[in-house]
Amino acid sequence: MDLQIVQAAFMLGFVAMAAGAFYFFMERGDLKPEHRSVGTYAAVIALIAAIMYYVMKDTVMFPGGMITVTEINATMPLRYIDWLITTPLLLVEFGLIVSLAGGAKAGMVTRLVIADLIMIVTGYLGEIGVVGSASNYIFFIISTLAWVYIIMQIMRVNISSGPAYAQRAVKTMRWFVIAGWAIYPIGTAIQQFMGIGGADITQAAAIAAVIYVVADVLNKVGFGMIAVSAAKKA
Ligand code: RET
Repeated sequence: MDLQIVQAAFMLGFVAMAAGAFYFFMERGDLKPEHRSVGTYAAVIALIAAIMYYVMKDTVMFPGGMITVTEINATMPLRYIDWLITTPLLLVEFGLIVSLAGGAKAGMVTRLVIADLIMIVTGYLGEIGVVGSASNYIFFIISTLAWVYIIMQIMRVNISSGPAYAQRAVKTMRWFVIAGWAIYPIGTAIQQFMGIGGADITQAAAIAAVIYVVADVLNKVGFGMIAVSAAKKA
């Protein structure tokens, strides 16, 4: 794969997130005042990602357009800065739609956010170590357990008392957190194993970078569209 595709993917990430942020900002005005924060969260999340992708596309742009694994890996901390801020916000956004569905549970969002921060911080620690080292495995496992805890918590909320459109939105958003979020640990695992197996890590890093862009657009803009459309019906 031509490594230039990574830069193209980051540009795509930038425009998709910028368009998403603008769209959510406009939609916000169509919501009842008490539901506007759904649009605000969705817009802020997309805006943060747009800024990070703008930086990332320049991080991989070297004189002459040369991209190597060094430049691709240099975007890894930027990705984690984005996730550190946006993933807790996505869970707060989820909590707002759970409330619409009548399933508000005391302390749920706080527990989700704490587990999420553990997931991201340990995930980062597991990526900066030596590929294949014991600490990388341990942090990867802790991070995965935190994600499993998040899934258990979001499956547990009882939304049977809310309107059908809100229940549907919560169910769809749960699938984002289960299937959409699964793309990240799978990508990380594949990259680590390819590294251990002595495969072409440059290609692995490039493929993972492109996959993360697609996953990010889905999990931020797609997720936000479900939330905002539910808030519109309220
Ligand atoms: C890591 C490390 C390995 C274990 C796990 C991970 C999970 C990452 C997730 C990221 C979600 C990102 C989102 C971004 C925004 O759209 C950190 C890769 C479980 C779930 C939703």
